[in-house]
Amino acid sequence: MEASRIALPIGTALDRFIKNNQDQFQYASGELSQLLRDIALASKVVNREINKAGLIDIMGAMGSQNTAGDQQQKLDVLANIRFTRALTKGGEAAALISEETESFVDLTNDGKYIIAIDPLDGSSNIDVNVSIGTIFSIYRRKTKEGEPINDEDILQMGDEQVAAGYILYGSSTMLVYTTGHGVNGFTYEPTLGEYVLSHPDMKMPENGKIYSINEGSANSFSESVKSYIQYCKDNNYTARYIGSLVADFHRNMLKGGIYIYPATAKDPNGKLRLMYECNALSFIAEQAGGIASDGKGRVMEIKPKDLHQRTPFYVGSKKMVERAIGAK
Ligand code: AHM
Ligand code: MG
Repeated sequence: MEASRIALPIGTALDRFIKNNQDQFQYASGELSQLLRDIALASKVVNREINKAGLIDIMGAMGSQNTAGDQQQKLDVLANIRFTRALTKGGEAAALISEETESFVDLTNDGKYIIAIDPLDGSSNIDVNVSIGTIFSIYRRKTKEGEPINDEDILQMGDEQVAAGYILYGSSTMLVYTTGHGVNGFTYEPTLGEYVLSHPDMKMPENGKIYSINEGSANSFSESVKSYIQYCKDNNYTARYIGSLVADFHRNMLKGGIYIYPATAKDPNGKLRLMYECNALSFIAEQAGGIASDGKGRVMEIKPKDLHQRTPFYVGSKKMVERAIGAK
């Protein structure tokens, strides 16, 4: 963060923090602030639903009805609705790219921003009460107001993100975001209904000893991934894999570690999605001093051809990622 800026103390509310840092943003700062507020608000609603997921029937299949005759929603679909609604009402986003919808959603409000979102990542962990997350990227729209949204707006590179973040619904709920001036983390205080600054200017340790990979698919990993895993074992590293990308990423960012989802026989381009999973976490990793690669180059330099495109993903502490991709 710039030296001239007054560092706000731990406990500062998200809203105040956003206002204090508005001038760091090169475009109309009030609009981005509003967007972040909309996302934060929707995340509080989603957090509320997640916390009662075991009590009400929102884990069941789509199409069933509850006693009130309402349609039952799967939590990931419900989360998609919450974020879409908040962003539509907020008015700053022109279109939404989501894991839950086949093509982009035109929010028909002529906003200046495009949002890519995974409303609920790690959703297989919902039913077993394990941490899950939301991941989002914010881009400037390229077409002018009044023009129809087109591929130029939608298929932007990670390097074109103006902000990105995630919400981790874990033992506490956290919102972590960057606008390209470092990374800051906020913990949700449920009795106040506020996110408060708890992790200012987050930095990823340059090196670490935690590796996160689904080793069940090891037979189909490339020789270089296999040999990196062997290196981790030879050096008594710790294996930790939650199966929720946000949670694995967050732990590795705080403690030092690497997350890998490589190409496998089942998923030759990896499993994770470039536009609403990998780009946001790559931006945050780089802003915190880490690295994100597809095994060949920077993830954020990949020019997307499809909004649901997948990519192999190596992200985490700089030295670990460099070794894993054979760069050093
Ligand atoms: P999802 O978007 O369907 O939830 O899938 C993404 C998740 C990541 O959160 C997680 O790291 C990965 O899939 C786990 O996949 P696997 O079970 O193949 O290891
Ligand atoms: Mg996902």
